[in-house]
Amino acid sequence: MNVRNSHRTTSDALLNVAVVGHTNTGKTSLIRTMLRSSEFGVIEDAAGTTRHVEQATIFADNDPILHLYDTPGLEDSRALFSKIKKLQDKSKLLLPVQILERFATGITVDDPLEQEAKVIRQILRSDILLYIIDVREPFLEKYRLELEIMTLSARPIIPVFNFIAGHDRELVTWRQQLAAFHMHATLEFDTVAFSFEAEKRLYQKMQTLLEPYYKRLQKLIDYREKFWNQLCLSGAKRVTELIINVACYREDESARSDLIAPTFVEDRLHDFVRKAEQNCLRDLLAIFNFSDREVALQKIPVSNGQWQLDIFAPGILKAYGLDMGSAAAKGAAAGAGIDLMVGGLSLGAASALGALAGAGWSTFKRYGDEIKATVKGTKWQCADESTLQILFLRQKFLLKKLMHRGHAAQDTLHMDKVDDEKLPENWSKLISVLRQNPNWQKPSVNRNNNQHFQKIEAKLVAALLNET
Ligand SMILES: Nc1nc2c(ncn2[C@@H]2O[C@H](COP(=O)(O)OP(=O)(O)OP(=O)(O)O)[C@@H](O)[C@H]2O)c(=O)[nH]1
Ligand SMILES: [Mg+2]
Repeated sequence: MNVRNSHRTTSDALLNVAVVGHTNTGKTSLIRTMLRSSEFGVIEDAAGTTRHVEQATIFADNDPILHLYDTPGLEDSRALFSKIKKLQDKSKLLLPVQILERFATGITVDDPLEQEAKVIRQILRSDILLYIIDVREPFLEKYRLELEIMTLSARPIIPVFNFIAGHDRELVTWRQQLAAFHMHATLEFDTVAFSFEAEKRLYQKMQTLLEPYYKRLQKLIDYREKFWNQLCLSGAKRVTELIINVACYREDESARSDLIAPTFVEDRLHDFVRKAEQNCLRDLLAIFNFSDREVALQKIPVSNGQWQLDIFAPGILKAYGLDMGSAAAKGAAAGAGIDLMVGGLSLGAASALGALAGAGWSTFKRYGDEIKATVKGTKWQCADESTLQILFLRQKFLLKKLMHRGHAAQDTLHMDKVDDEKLPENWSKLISVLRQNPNWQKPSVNRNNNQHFQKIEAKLVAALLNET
């Protein structure tokens, strides 16, 4: 017989988390950042922005783990405290939590404390409270009263310090004040300057305070960690794709008709680079779930380089697949080199020598075209090294900013300066190899399975994530 549990145990029930605090401390902001979505609620630099309790759910994969409840800010804490105190004095036999219940049910819709009653009702329906603190404020009496009221609920409370960037001293004072209040499990979580570590610690704090939910929360932590790492990796891969796409791009100057002004080729290159960067920006914003309103992308200064295959460059044979170490390959190089030095190469003669016989026709064809072009003096228009450097550095800067941007951030991100980002090691060499492989410009099975390509890709990704 198929026996199914008809009731849910605590450990598989959803956890209800109320986000509470004084008005304008960043409660809605915290939820946006936790959800990684700017869509939730309304954020404003004004008191009383959130007027009703609003719910959001956090999932591990498709499994809902917890409900977050945004609540209106507490405004008149003193009036709330004295009302509760009066109730306490009247009903000495009631438990503190029963006093709160009595308060919450006894308030009418037109009562000046109705807003506060909504918060208390939600507190009573929740398993744990996140008490959001604007650390820029001193520990005023109103905050002490709020904490006293909340402790009556007998729910675990995690004080969350917001607005911490640049406020270290205030943070120390707040910690001391809360310790005096027997609250030690505090958390720093700046909703605007996001760090995944802070998010993880928030769930870990919940784990220690809510033992029955330990496993469910661990599932959430593991999922969020994996997901976060994947996001960062996808971002770095996308930027790498941009660099490869632009570095491998070339326009054959000789292919242009004399009727077309040289600036036309240049414009095409500029357009190509700018569009490629725009597309990358759009994808990065989508990966991190930001909208394109949040970043202002200044036009990249593209400068135009000319590039010619250097047949004598070390590693060139290898890059062209002639790395079998055979005498044939060596002969080919020597033959091509000598002929080029004496002023011209007859490719017919080179192939007649049979020097490349071992390399196979397809490799020869590939190699032969490059040599032919070199002999004819063909130059390719391409984005020069400084363009590629700027492109790399500002995309690295953007990636870092997006990885540390909370979804509560309201400012526009400008891309005109790039802090002090570093280029990957052997940057010039990497770019040179990419230039020699125009067929790597777009993804293909061949390209993606090429070990040489994979190494370059891995180096760029690691440099973008600062793993080198
Ligand atoms: N610089 C900075 N600003 C923040 C941070 N958190 C919130 N803000 C700003 O603080 C203001 C209030 O944020 P909200 O999230 O609306 O605050 P709230 O607690 O939900 O406010 P009410 O709903 O009115 O109680 C907004 O202008 C936010 O942009 C932070 O960590 N750093
Ligand atoms: Mg709000």
